[in-house]
Amino acid sequence: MAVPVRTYQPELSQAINRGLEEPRVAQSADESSYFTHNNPPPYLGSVEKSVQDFLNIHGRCNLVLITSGGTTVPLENNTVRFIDNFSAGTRGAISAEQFLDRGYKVIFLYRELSFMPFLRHFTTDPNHENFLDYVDNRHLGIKKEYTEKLRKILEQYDYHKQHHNILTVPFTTVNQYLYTLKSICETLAGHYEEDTSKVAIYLAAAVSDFYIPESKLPDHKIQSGGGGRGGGEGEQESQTSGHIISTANSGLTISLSPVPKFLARIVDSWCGGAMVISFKLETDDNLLYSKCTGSLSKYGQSLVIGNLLQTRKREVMFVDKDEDGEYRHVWHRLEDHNRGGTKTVGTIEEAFIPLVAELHRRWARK
Ligand code: PAZ
Repeated sequence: MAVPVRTYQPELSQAINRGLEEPRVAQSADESSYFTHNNPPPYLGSVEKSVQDFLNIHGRCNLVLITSGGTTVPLENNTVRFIDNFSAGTRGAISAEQFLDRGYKVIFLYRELSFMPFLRHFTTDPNHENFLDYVDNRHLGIKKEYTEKLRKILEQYDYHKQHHNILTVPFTTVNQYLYTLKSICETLAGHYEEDTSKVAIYLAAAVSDFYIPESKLPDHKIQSGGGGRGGGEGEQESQTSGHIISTANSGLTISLSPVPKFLARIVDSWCGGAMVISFKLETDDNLLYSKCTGSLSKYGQSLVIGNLLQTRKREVMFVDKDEDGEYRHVWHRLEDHNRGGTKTVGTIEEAFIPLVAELHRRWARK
């Protein structure tokens, strides 16, 4: 099932002549002001309905909400330019397949046009063939050498589709992401009531730490030569719109506000009782452990999975607290898994998702 909305085009009624009041910029410590001062995406009601319908089909069974891919930060309301986050959504897409394999229902909140479960196998990665390579151009059938691979993936895809086991919900901007995440969490809390421990919230998306509040965005494309109106060639015109200053001579200056950290709200309020698993990405291995423990102590989630940009496809570190409340950590490595395990796997997610599912099983029994 898929929520039939497009998220990568701006909502023009909000983008042009919106006449919004000047809001107070949300600070990290002031979470609620974010939702007061930034508008919900216009399709949010349709997401809520799709999520509720999905939950009604499945009752209160084990469910994981997966976030996947990177959020964007638009620099204009009619968005030509935006700041992006590197994530391709690989981790989220593979993890979704693994949770489905273990009987979970999956809500997949993903960056539109990033990798998706099952479809990810047909990428344009130069090391893989893309789907067109599978097709014999004379008979338009599948080439013999690919039939087995395609059959296996299709079987799983069809099975989960027929049973409505996965609901895909897109986002593009950080604002869409935050509103949609909150809405899904709250719908889950309402649906599961005292059974929220059956829900796992698995936050693999790479979310912008900084953004430009809606009311501070210029409506139209930033002009490289300064102001759009009257800014003749060679003039030192400037275009100023709250957080963006563009001048012909000095270039572009952008000022970004912090995105409030909502993790503690998910744990305490939006979907209290669910097992929350967050990811921490670093590039400096000396920082990774302390960043993970810092995150646990600030936000109170159940598990932080630390990973380094450089090695994230081969190894991850689980950080949580033991029964005495002491931090503990364990590295999980693809190489070790394949050396010691009974079944060789191709991705690190195949090695560690069974462990996450086991931790969730214990969480739900508590
Ligand atoms: O999507 P991907 O497979 O390219 O990357 C996954 C990841 C590194 C974005 C994810 O594992 C992660 O760490 N997400 C949280 C990032 C953060 O610290 O905000």
